[in-house]
Amino acid sequence: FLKSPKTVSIVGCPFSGGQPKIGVDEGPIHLVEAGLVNQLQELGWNVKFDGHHQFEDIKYTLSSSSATASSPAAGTDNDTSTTSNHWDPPIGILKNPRLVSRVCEEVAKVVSGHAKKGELPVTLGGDHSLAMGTISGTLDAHPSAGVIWVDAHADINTAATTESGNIHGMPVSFLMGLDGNHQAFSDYNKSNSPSLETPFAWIKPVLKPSSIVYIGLRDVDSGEKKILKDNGIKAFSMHDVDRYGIGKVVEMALDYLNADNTNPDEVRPIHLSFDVDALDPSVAPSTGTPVRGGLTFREGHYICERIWETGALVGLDLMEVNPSLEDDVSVKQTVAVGCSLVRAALGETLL
Ligand code: EXY
Ligand code: MN
Ligand code: MN
Ligand code: MN
Repeated sequence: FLKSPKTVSIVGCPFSGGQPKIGVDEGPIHLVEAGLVNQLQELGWNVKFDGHHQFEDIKYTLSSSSATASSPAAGTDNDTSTTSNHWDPPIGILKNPRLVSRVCEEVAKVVSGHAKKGELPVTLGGDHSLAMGTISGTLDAHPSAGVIWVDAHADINTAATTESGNIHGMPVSFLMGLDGNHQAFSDYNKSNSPSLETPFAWIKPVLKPSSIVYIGLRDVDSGEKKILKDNGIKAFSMHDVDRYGIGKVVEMALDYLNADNTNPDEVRPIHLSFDVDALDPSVAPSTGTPVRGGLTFREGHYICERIWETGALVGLDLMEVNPSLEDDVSVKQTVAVGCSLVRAALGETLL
């Protein structure tokens, strides 16, 4: 399918509603300002980029379709994404559920549209809740695709297990249609005021537990550990990276996904969802939830290079770059590493 892909479409997603820190919505803007488009053109790609997506109209539609739209938004602190709006009150403790849902629904359509034209969508976040959109989009266009999720975190909490209510810690559970969400949302539906929509109803549970592999985990909540175990989900933690080395870990991840391929005659298409916090904070400091003991610069790049080498990459996410965190030097470094990971996944480093 993508033996010699020619066109990459950059899907810039300035969105922060899946977590409470302002600034992560500036990630895609900084990545593009750092020259990513040119850099990819220099690698020989035809790059489609017609500006970052504007999710403002989604906010507008949501707020004006709400029956109480004329009352002012609750809360006045400047932490915009934790401020609960009258048109998007929490469900349980889940914050901004309707906004996150609508944004991801749009991203899913955009990613699927590009992928169906034979382009390689590269989505720049923004927070990792966006992966509900990107992976739904990829699986719509390439139903047999497997996912490699590179992250310090498993992002698989359900409405029943999340302790933070931040949806960027939950996208995988929605993609899998896990039980903990069904229960919470059917309870919600029973008490729902009819003027407010039920979020996430559009998501199809397209991701099988056997179709994802994690690399880089080191901060997994106890509820998430149980979910991983109960569903037999394959995960290579930092402990495994230390034990086997990154080369072996990536081979095991690829072998695992290919062994489960529904079409044994093809190399299985791969969606790579890369959270920059998988890297050690000394390598990528400007991110919202840094965790010590992460991947080195080379380990992160190796993952991208090896996946590129398979010829099977059909979708790429680079998430959680937050240019408002840490000092200027750290921001520059994190943005540069982000661009460099994307280039590595698109064929730069291989001779
Ligand atoms: N597990 C924690 C939570 O659910 O809030 C932390 C999640 C951080 C998620 C970052 C994006 O990878
Ligand atoms: Mn800025
Ligand atoms: Mn993540
Ligand atoms: Mn993370």
